[in-house]
Order: sequence, then structure tokens, then C-alpha cells
Amino acid sequence: MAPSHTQFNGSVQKDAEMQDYFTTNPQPPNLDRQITLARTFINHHATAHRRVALITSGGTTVPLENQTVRFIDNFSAGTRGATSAEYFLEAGYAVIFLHRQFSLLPYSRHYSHSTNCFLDFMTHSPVDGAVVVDSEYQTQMSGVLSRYRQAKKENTLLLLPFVTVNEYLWLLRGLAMQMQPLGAKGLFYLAAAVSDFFVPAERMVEHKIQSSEDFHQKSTNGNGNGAGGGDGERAPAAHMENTRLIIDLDPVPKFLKLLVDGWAPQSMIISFKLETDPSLLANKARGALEKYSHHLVIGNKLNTRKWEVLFVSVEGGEKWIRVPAGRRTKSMSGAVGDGLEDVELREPAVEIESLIVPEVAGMHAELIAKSEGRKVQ
Ligand code: 9Z3
Repeated sequence: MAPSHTQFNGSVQKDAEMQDYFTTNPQPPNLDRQITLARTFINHHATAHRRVALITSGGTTVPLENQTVRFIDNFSAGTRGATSAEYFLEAGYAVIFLHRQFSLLPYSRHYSHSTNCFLDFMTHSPVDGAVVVDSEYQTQMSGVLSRYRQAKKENTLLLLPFVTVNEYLWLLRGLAMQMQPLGAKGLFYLAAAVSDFFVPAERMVEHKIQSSEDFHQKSTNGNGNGAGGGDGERAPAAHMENTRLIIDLDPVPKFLKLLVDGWAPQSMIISFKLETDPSLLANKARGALEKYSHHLVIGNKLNTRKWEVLFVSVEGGEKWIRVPAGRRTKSMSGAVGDGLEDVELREPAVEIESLIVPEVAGMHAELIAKSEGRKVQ
């Protein structure tokens, strides 16, 4: 269906907002270095005719001050991204892992952020006292170590960190441009939990916001923390009013539109949609697909995200992917349930990413075949 005049104007305005974002919000200092690393990595794998997946993972922060003491964060630990990266590598992809600094990483995720300290996996050898892996973990760790070593040897995993939503957006745009020569062999798997609201550079205060009234600043000259706002000028996004901290955030421009239409028009693009209200998920996922016209939206609910996801695509319609009921583990209380009542307390016996990634890779193979004018074997 052709867009109505208003829809068209709306989308032009959105594109302009996003372009404007990059003129008014500063480029991160190490961007060029990260893009150079990515260019070398992509060229290497393009020459080897390998598919390259850009996986985003973990949460973006929203700093409230330029010299950041306080920031807004979200829950994401990067489990989806780090786990998926391992399955993409297993499926023969090279992976650029654009992740929140110190969030979970492929392979090391098995031993970090866990209830065990990494030292709990170690013991002293009874033979010579050397530090070795405890026998209980030998088999599992040996498998993880082999896959990790292989990725290192074949140079198939590039780790690029971000912290703020600004760093994330600059990196995503820069990397997307580098991915263009891959054509349909490039894939974007946008699992990061990206802030919907942020503090634009021009409304960010320089210094730590003072909670004590004695130290409130009244100016809006970039150094002040006060409300200011004379002559129609907007107050700093985070400021004190009497004893209250006021936070007034702007929406993050819709970058997915530009990614699909401008930055990576030939790549396969997969976005995730996160909801907590089950009655909204399917509609919101469908809405995102219609709005951005990309290839696939994977819907998930916060509490059940390790157990079930909803695939929404033009070709495949709507399809739930679920960890098979027989493979669901016991709850911590010991009760086995087929439902998902108390899933927060349990871990599934199968990683759902082991089901998601082969589906995605299959869809990607079809897209590549189509772009080359052949049928998938
Ligand atoms: C997701 O929905 C991811 O699956 C999770 C993974 C963040 C839930 P964890 O890191 O969690 O394994 O703990 N990511 C996308 C979230 C997001 O920001 N989506 C935007 C939206 O929902 C669209 S790009 O509007």
C-alpha cells in the first residue's frame, strides 16, 4: 500500500531527526579505532565468503551528567546476545559482538556473572598441587574451551564494547556502513535493550547534580545544574527543583528506519521486541514489522524470554518457538510444571537460542539465495 501524504511526511521528518541526532550529539572518542577494527574484520571474512552477523547485546545507559556520576540503566545482562553469538559461530558465521561493556560475553558467560565465583570451578591437583579445573566441570569446560579456541584461531569473533546509548547509535551506524559490501551476507541481530529516552547533548549538565539546595546552579550555560529555562530555552534535562530531582528526557530517534532504508539496505535485519504485558506482544511485534519493513521481529516477554519467543515475519507469519515441555527443568521449589508460572525461578534445560539461531540462519540462507537469483538447497 502506498503511504499517505501525512505518513510520508512523518517518515521524512523522522529521518531528518535521526540525521540531526549525529550533528548535535558528539562522536565518541574511540569510534574511529573501533570502526577500523571492524573494517579489517569484515574485509577478511568478505574475502572468505563468510556470512557476518552483527549482534547487539546488553543495555545502553543514559548519562545524566557529562562528567557522569549518575545514569539510567536497564535490566539486560546480555544473555540473549552472548548465547546467540555462540550459536551463530557454530553455524559458520563470523560475529561482531557489539555489547555493553562488562556484560556477558560468548564463552566466558558460562563462568562469569554466575552464582559461582570463577574460583569455585578450580581446585588443587592432589598430584602436584597445581591449579586445575575441578573434575565436576571438566567435560563442560573442555567443550567451551575448544569452541572458544577455534573462534580465536579462525578470528571469527570481534568484541566491540559500548556504554551509553550515544556510543551505541554512533557505532551501529558506523558498523552498518562497513557491512554494506557484504550485501545480503550481512545480518543484524539487534538483541540489545536500547533506551527509548535520553538526554541530548545540548541539555546535559557538565557536573554532578547537587542535591543540596546550597549548591544549586541557576544558569543553563552548560555548567549549571539549575532549572534555568529563561527566554523559551529548555531547562537541563536533569535538574533540581527545590529538593526534587526532575528528569525530563527526549525520545531516542527511531534508528531502525534508517538502518533498514539507508545504512544497511541489503542486509537481513532482525529486531527484538520486549514487552511485559502479554496482551501487547503480538500486536507490538506486528506493528514494528509493518513500520520498519525489515525481515523479522522476535517478540519476547520479560519473564518468559528464556522459554518462548514469537517470530513475526512477512514470509513466515507468526510462529512461537518454545523450549520443548519435556526439557523444562525443575523449579527451585522442586515442583515440575509444564506451564511457565514460576519461570523466573528456573532455568530451561535447553537454551532457547539453540532453537532461534538455526531458524534465523535458515531464513538468512533463503534471503542470500534470493539475492543471488537461486533457490536454497
Ligand atoms: C530483547 O528483547 C532481548 O531479548 C532482551 C534479552 C533484552 C529481553 P537479556 O540480555 O535480555 O538476555 O537479559 N531486546 C530488545 C529490547 C529492545 O530494546 N527492543 C526495542 C523495543 O522493544 C526495539 S529495538 O521497542
